[in-house]
Amino acid sequence: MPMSSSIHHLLGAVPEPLRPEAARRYAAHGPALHSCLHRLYGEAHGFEQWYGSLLSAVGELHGARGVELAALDTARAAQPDWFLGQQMLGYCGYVDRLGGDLRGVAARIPHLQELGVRYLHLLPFLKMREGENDGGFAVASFEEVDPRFGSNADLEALTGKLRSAGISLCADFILNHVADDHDWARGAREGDERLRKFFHVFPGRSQADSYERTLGQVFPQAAPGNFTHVPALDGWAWTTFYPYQWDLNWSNPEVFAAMAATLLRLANRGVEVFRLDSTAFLWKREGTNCMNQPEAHLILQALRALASIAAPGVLLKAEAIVPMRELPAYFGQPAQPECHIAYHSSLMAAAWGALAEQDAALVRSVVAGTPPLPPNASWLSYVRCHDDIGWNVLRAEASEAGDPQARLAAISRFFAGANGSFARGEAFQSSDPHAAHGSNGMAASLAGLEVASDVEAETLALRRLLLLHGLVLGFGALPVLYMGDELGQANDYSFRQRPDRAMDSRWLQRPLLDEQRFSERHDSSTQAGRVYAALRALVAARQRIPALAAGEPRALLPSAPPVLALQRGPGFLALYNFSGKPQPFTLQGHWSDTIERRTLSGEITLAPWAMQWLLRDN
Ligand code: OTU
Repeated sequence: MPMSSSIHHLLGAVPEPLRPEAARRYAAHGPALHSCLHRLYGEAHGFEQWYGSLLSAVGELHGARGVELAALDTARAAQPDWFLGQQMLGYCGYVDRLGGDLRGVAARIPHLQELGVRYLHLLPFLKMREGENDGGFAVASFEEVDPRFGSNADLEALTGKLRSAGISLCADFILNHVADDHDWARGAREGDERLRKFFHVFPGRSQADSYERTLGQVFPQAAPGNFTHVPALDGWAWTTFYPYQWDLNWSNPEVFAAMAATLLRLANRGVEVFRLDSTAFLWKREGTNCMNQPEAHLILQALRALASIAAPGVLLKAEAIVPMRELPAYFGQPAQPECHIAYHSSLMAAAWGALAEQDAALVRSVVAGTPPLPPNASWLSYVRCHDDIGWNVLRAEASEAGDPQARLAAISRFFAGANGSFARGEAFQSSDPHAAHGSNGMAASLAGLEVASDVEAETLALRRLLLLHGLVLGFGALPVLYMGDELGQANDYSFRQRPDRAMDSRWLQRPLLDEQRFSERHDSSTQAGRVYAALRALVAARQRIPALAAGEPRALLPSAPPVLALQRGPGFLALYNFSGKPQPFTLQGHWSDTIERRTLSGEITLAPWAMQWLLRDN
């Protein structure tokens, strides 16, 4: 369909005053949108008609955007690098664990402001499956907030309050699957042929088996296999994650249209950043691991083009937990951009690996393998999140010295507390001691704070916590703090008493915000107070250092094996000692320590597990 005819569908649905702007945006992003969708669905019967009705829906959603959000769209279009500065800081938590419900989250805004937070990722809060729901990652309805957390009106009120406080709300957009009690799944079970096609359902086991030969497993213990027999479907449903999370069939254009409208409706409720959950899994191809397929990228590029047309203020964030070589593709190409932000899970895992190995080799090779960012894009760096630390993204880096499986398995055992380790965590989903899958635990527990019984041990654990946070804050990314880490909160073992959670040790790192520690945060005679003060000093220093913005180039300097020496731009140097022994480092020229505010030059000694941020003196 020529541009001129498809644009009528869009403009026809947009109120008159918005038409010139809609036409401009379509001229800029329509060609990419059409091209991606044509490559995905061009063979389908009635493609152009389908495309026209998609554009009508998009036009209506553009029209419904609201004055404040439209102003945000304009401001961000004028400054597309708004999220790349060194002032940008994220925070991530569960609604119930942070504030009870959405109103309680609003009451935490002063805490977020005190920390310097400008982006809040609230873990899933839409209506979730009854019973087990993978922490909300099994969505029963995208159209309503989970009643336990409040209403859609509460969500809109919260996004407004956050916006006034200069904080963008990030929400999960769980687009790979829905819960088995979502209307689409119910309808399919009740025999609706149209809805059955929203999913991948195989009548017999043989097709499932032939895919299964090359598929990996996300939860090999708690949810082995990738298919679930559903008697009401008289077939096998594709379920990459838990059996109650049914993978959507994105090769069906109806799924694309339904999900695209869902995304734009949430954007109109004030969600500013979408964490695109499990993006790597969207497209299935027999004979592959069904991850990172070219069509998955086309889907994301099409969603980006749609957002650029109807809600250009929003950001898309790829949650693709994949090896480094697969990750840059999630930013797309200049003519066909994809996500604005991508989780750097290799950096996160390598930092923990280096801590266990007392050698910075893994981080150095991840840094060396991290390509420069395209314009107006950023990595997302983090110390911990609600998921396990997945070791397998590091296979390539770990193979540079020794057997990668053995190396990663040793790291995993270390975090499970083996051989007198300071760490208190658990291996995730892996019963084979010779293989590594993931590790769970709160940062403080993994770094040794949970077992620290004297001042000396606590000092060292605190340094390790800061070392990792320093790396994440200084790397050149949007750093996201994980709720509770700012207070040094330890593991929560209570999940073991809950039959619906006991099989999933990721609950170790999902505690309630500890009110006691929270009330002690300004008291340096308490452990929480010491963690909080040290972390805030790092955040404050970062805000003053433009070289720590996301796009500033980085270079590795030669150092002793346990040390990571990371230069940012010409005038900033970060030193991180990943070992329990003092380490030497030779400085070229004169430098000032930004935290301790002293001048340094020549041969210096890094204390065990210490980090230093240095600015070159003029
Ligand atoms: C994501 O994560 C979520 O972060 C998890 O909390 C969910 O359980 C999962 O999706 C299903 O919605 O594959 O590409 O190894 O890292 O499950 C991302 C555990 C994922 C997570 C993995 C995951």
